[in-house]
Amino acid sequence: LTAMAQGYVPTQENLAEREDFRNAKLGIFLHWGIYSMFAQGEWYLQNAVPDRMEYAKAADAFYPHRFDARQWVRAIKAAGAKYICFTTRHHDGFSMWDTQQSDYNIVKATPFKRDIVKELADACHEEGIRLHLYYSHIDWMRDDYPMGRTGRNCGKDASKSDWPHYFQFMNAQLTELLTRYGKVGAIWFDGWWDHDQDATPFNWQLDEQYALIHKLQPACLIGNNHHMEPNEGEDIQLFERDLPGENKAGFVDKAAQVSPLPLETCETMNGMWGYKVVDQNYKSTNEIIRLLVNTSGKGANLLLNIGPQPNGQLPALALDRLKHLGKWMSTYGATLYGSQAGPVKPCEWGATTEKNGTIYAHICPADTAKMPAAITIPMAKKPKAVTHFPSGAKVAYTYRNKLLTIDVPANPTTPDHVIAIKR
Ligand code: FHN
Repeated sequence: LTAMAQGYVPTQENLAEREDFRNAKLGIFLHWGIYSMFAQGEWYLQNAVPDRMEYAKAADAFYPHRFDARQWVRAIKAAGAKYICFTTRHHDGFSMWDTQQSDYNIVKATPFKRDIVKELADACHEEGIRLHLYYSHIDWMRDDYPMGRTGRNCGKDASKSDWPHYFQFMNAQLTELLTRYGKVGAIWFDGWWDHDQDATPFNWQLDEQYALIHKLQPACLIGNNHHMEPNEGEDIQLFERDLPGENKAGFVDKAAQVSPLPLETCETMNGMWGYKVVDQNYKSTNEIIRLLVNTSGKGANLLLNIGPQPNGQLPALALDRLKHLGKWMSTYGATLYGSQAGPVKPCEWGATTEKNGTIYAHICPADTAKMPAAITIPMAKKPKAVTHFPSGAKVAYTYRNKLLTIDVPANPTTPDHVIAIKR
C-alpha cells in the first residue's frame, strides 16, 4: 500500500453508514446486462464466444420492454430487503448507464436508449431503499485492460494493454456513478482475482481509487470481492457463497480471517448469477430463510442474487421467493434487523441472533428429521424470560451450570421455530 491508503480513517458519515448497512441484514443482488439475452449466465462471452465483436452486436437487439424499475424495487422492498446491488458494468464491459467514457453502453448501443442505472437509482431513492453499485475491475471487451487469467479467448489484442489508460477510464466512470445518481450506499468491486496468479503482484492502485470514491461520497462503503483480508480503505468484507470464515467455495488456500468490518455473504437464488434459461433450480423459501438466519447468526448480511430476464422482468420463481420471504420477514424480520450474532454460532439446529438484550434462538435444521429434542445455550446468568416468538407464550426451560436448556417441539409448524430469551 502506498502512503495515500495508509492510515485510512473513515469519516463519521462513513461509520454511520456502516452501522446502517450492518443493520440491514438482507439485500438483493441483480446481475443484468446484454448477457441476459443469451440466457446462459453472465460469463457467456468468456465461456463461448471467440469474437467479442460478434458478442457486442447483441447490444443492438437489447430492448427490455418490460423493464420497470419501480416494480423491481417494490417487489424487493416487500421481501424485506433493505438494499439492492446492481451490476452497472460486468466483466463483458457493457455499461448499463449513459456513460460518456465509452459508446458501449445502454443509451448509445441499444435501441432501448434508457439509462437503467438512473431509473433504478430514482426508484430506490423514492422507495427509501439503499442502492449499491457493482463495478467490475475486469473488462473482456476493451484492449487497454491488461488481461489476467480470464478473457483470453474472446479475440482481444494483448499488445494493446494500457493500464494507466484503463485506470483513468474506470475512475472517470466511477466519478459519473458517484456524481450523477444521488447517494450511493456502496461500490462493490469484483475481478481482483483475475490477476491473482501473476508472476509479479499486479498493482490495481486500489488506494488511489478508494480515495477518489471516499472523496466524492465519504459515506459510500467500499467492498471488494477478492476473497482475502480486507485492504486498507475497504469498509465491508465480502464472502462469495460462504458464511464469514468458511471456505466451501474454495477461493483461497485458507478461509479469510473475519474482520471487524461489516460483513456480507452473497449467494444465488438458483445456481447462476446472470439469467440462465435452463437453471430453474431455485432454492426453496425455507432454504433461503435458513441461509438468511445463518448469515445473521454470523453477524453478516445476505446479498441474495436474482438474474433478471432479457425482457426486463424478474423471473416468476424469483418473484415467488421474494413474496414468501416478505411474508416471513414481516413477522420474523424483527429478530434479524439490527441484530448481532448471538452466543451460538450457526450449527446443525440453526443459529442465534441478539438484539437489545434478547437472544433469539432460530431452530431451523436443514434436515427437519434432525430436529433436536432440546437445545442448549451458554449463559452467564439465568434468563429473565424465555418465550416463544412471536406469540410470547412461556417456554419451559432449565438453567444449570451456566447452560440454558430448552425443549423443542417435535414438529414445529414454522420453517424457523424462534425462541426469545431475555438476558
Ligand atoms: O465472476 C463473477 C461472477 O460473474 C459474479 O459476478 C460473482 C458475484 O459474486 N463474482 C465473480 C466471481 O467471483
